[in-house]
Amino acid sequence: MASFPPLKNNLILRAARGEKVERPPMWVMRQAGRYLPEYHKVRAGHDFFEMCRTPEIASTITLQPIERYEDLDAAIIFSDILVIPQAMGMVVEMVEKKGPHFPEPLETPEDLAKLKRLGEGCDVKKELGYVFEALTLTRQKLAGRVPLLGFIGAPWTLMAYMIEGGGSKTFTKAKSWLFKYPEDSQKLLQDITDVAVEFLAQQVVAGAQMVQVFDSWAGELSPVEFAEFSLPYLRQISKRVPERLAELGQEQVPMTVFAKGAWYALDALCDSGYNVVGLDWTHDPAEARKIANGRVTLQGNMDPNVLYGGKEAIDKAVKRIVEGFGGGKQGYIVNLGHGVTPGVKPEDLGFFLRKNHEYGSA
Ligand code: 1CP
Repeated sequence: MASFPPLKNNLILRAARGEKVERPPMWVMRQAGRYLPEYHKVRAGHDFFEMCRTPEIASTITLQPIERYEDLDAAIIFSDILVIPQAMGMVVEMVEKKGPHFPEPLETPEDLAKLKRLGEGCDVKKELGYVFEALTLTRQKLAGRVPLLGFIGAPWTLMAYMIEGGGSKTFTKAKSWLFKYPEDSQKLLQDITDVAVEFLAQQVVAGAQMVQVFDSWAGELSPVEFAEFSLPYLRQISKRVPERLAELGQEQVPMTVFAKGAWYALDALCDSGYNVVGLDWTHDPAEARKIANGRVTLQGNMDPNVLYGGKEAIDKAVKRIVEGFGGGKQGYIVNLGHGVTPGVKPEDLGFFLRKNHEYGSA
């Protein structure tokens, strides 16, 4: 196992475990990305997945927001949720200005035979070794400044991409699988989960100090389908990753679940085995806190579009949210309700962080 420089700021790890803290820790979904001019400088001349696969580049991009903003309390490894479908044998390309594209998406249950499963053609350490190398290198370069986060896409969200072949407005193809082929859908979700568990555990071995599961398309499901096709796999991940870490002789790390749009499932998510539940902006902080009732730490949840509203709007929203989370000194991690978008001015994100620091320390 690699040895790493001692951690100087463990605020997010303490907050995730429910301890009282001096101020809420903060990080931002998609903090390493397209709103930063320094990201575009590196991006020019490289294919997106080539950057993910080159540890030196991935670690450089991961560190960019940490170097720009001294208020950040965590780094998140530069990678993508779609590396799991790639490891299972699917081709995924990143098309300029369009997003991810699968030239050969899954069309019918017969296509499942083409997928590589854990231990049956899919060797996680080999296929995703570049992510582990990027984590280890980044952890060294961070030199203990802040903890390093690892992540995966949730089984339902990955299934949606694998069937749609990219992003979608309606998710008609992926959702019709749930109704037309419920058993094959469960089988696919289980195969993705098996790879996801091993991948997340190995991210911790490689240096991730906390991990997040992104169920970005949870909100496309009705409460009934979420309970049947997403939640059981999210639960499996929170149960099996710690078991696998124990087996590997590895220390446990806090785990976060972010099921965007699944406001109806907040109560169930608070009992799903995660330390932290991420909230999108459709939640009222005080209401969410009442529902969570101390079971988990909450993370979120300003609408990223407030960042386009200027300093006064940002100031007002931050103040209201910190108050809604009871001042934030226990059970709260500052974040946006979804990723920061490409048009945001870096200076405005900096203002968001500074205001959170100020109101959270008061
Ligand atoms: O063109 C470019 O430069 C690529 C833009 C980009 C970036 C910077 C993509 C393509 N992915 C990423 C990095 C990324 N993706 C990170 C890095 C760490 C960080 O947060 O800073 C993370 C955590 C992700 C995760 C991810 N990828 C999610 C889950 C989070 C979310 O936003 O809901 C999803 C849904 C994806 C798919 C994806 N990858 C990229 C795009 C444009 C998309 C979404 C496309 C769509 O709308 O379907």
